[in-house]
Amino acid sequence: MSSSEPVVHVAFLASAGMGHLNPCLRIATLFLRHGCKVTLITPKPTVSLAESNLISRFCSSFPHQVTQIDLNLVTLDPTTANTKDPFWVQYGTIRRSLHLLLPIISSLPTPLSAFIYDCFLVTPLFPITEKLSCPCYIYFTSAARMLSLFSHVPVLAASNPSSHEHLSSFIGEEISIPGIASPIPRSSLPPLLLHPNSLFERMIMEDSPKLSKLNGIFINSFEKFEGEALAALNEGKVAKGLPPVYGVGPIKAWEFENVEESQRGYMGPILKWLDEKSEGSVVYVSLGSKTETRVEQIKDMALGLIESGYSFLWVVKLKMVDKEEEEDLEDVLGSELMSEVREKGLVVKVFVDQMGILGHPSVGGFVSHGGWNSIIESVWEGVPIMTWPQGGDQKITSEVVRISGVGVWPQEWGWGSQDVVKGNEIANRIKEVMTNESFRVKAAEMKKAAREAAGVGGSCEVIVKKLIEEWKR
Ligand code: BUP
Repeated sequence: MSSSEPVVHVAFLASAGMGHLNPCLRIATLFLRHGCKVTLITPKPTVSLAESNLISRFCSSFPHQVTQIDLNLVTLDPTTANTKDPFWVQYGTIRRSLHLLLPIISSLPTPLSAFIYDCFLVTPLFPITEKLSCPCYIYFTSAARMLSLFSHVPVLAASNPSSHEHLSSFIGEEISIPGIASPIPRSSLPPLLLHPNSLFERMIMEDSPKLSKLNGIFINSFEKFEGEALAALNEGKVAKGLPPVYGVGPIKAWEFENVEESQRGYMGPILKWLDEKSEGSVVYVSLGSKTETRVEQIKDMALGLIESGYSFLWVVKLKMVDKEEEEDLEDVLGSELMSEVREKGLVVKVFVDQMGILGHPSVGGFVSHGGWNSIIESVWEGVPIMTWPQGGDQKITSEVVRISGVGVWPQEWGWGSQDVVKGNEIANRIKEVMTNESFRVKAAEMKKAAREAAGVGGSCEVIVKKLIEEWKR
């Protein structure tokens, strides 16, 4: 950018959890790479260490272009939160702290060209965004298929006005959304949406009718992967009056995310272990940054991994929040099973550089909870996926994996947070994801398309440049 050009200043407001922070910082980096100045507003304190570490690395990577400002959260009585899940408590707390934002934005030294915030904050931000003179956008942290559901809720509610207060009362056994080929079964909905008055249910009921007031929605998806849903959203089939949905995906990981430098202590040995394995021979297992694997399931998981016959790299989380991880896997598995696990696998209990692992040539398959970022990251690296939804939107995102052909979702397993799957079933599905040629071919095709979309002149660059030009006017 030449010095005579106007400064394009974009503010980002993040919410909680790595699944929300990662796309926020990745989109922010897209704009930084195109010369924008960024103000990053982050809720304080964060729930996990992983989040605070990443924010620090991001800020120190762009010392001249990024200003970071804390949104000091109001203290709430946790019993009012209606949930014990620390991430949901945090979403509720952030939503109730947003009145603190206007003074922050009003005191910024450079006027804002655009404000981009997390999709979980729509309604409580409205009184503030209405006062801003710049365009406002959200970044949506799931699939276009999930956004279709989110945006279609007001249509569903309107079609059954007598019972429109609670989602569970106006949806039937499946939801057919215009333009979306396979309907969404009720059993695939995030369980919290079916709990009247859960924060997620309240949020979707309040926020979905307001999407039309936004200037646009960023989403980490792309034409070749979710073309049908993106088109249906943008052509007004899913809901009338939606703003443009910008498929800026796959938003690649950037250098600042590479935790190897700062945490060489454990990434070094992991990469060395992977280096010793043959190409495509290792299954990488991680059920996400927010999922604790229940003690009832963990033995069968170990048995399944051993029985599969493949080497495995297993990121184990016994607690939902990384700060609370204390217990040793050996305490849960016992020393005999633990020594069998050690023969075939490498077990880690730390936050790893997932992109570094997925990009390693030895990794031939990914057993994932189906978090949207994890799916997109696997697609980026062309690694076939077996999803095992644990909760949230993960059955809906798993359906995207199934439809696209890049992997498998054993639907009969139910929710990982509720049901227990036997070791031999796990072993069979791992063998399937590691050997199915069609997954491998599809994953390779999707990797190529992903890199085209994110490359020079690709869809992502076209969208970002166009928006920057609009904001300069
Ligand atoms: Br665990 C883990 N390292 O060890 P998702 C996760 N990640 O880099 P989420 C690591 O966190 P929900 C680790 O690469 C991804 O970008 C991972 O996001 C990274 O799932 C992010 O996959 C996790 O969207 O839950 O946050 O567990 O599905 O609710 O978003």
